[in-house]
Amino acid sequence: MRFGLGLTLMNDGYFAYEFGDTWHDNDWWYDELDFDLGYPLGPAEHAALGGDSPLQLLPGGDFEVWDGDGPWGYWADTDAGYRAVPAIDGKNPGRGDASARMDISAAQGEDWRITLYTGGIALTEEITYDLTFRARADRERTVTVGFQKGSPDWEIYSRFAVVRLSSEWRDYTLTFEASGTDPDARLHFLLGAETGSVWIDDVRMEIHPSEILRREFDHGLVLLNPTRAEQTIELETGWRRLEGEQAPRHEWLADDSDAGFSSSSAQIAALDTAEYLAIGPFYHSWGGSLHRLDGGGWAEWRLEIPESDTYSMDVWWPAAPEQSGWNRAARYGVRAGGATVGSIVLDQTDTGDVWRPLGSFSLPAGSAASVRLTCPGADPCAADALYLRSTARYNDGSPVRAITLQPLDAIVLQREEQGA
Ligand SMILES: [Ca+2]
Ligand SMILES: [Ca+2]
Repeated sequence: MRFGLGLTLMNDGYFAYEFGDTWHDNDWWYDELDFDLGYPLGPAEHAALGGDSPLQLLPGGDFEVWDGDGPWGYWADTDAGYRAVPAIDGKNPGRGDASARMDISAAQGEDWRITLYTGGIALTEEITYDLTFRARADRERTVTVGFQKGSPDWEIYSRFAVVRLSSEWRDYTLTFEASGTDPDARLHFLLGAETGSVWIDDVRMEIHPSEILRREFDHGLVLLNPTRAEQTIELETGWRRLEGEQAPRHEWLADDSDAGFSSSSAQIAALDTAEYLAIGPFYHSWGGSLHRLDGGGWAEWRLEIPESDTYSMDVWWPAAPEQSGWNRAARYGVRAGGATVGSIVLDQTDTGDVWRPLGSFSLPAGSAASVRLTCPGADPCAADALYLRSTARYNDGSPVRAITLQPLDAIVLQREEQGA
């Protein structure tokens, strides 16, 4: 589990940072809040992502040629009473010299039983695409447009948009987020709702442009990722991180509910009271649960170390009533690169519901690091959560050429002064 750094920089700059599930509305101070940006040099703009020009993802959509071998095809459910004939129409181009025309001579009202489609479209889950096309019909009517797997089980990859056509050519832009990844998805124009003729031309598809916002100020730059996906923004030279002691560059929780956790015990206990009760005691297993180990048992948190550094670690257990019977010599062993790099014994009957320091440990990246809790004797141990922070700081003054922002995250960079 990771927590992004969020800042409402486009508004009043006030933000509450909640690192946990038990305390709320804490006031926190950020390096960013103390930085004098000066005045804006202009309005917020969309930032460039990766420098790619829009890639045409859907070839053959101009219908200048349609010889039957191309990516476009059609289908009508004749068994159910639907009939349609496709044509290249050189007399009614939407753009260029020709368009695709579908003449629907029999329809029973279900749009999906007649389709003009194209296959071989590579979709990536959670990527947003813009589909543009020109279309008209012999009278006002609707067509339904969306993406689907091109073979059984015909998985649906997008919403299906209902588009209203008129007898005039019009440009349409539909924005879709793909709900699956498929190198061979199909785009459908579903035409079975009613009879008549429909013309389609100039079908194009591109990745939706960046929604990352950037705004330059006298002394700095603000980048904001309002999307639901992690985004990497490439930057021109001249920017560097702020300098501040506050935020670790790497900071995360390792919980017993995470995939990297294993233990000798399958006993999960939700030792957690609600905060809204009028009368205590209040106590909380981190993330809502812990693993209760029998005497002699063990638990292990596997750690992904993002960068070689010295990491400080804390451990959590709840101040639950049963805590008085827990183990007085719970041993936490820290391992990296096949060797033990530290070991500490803690009394789990001691105060709970606090982050208790385990120590600081030098951990190389990619070293298969772990924390192993062993529970000697007869009394049970609580394996709940760990909290890790790097010594390296997030705002270390270093020059930046690329920034990766988590969803709904933002950053302030400072302008590199001439000659600095
Ligand atoms: Ca055309
Ligand atoms: Ca937990």
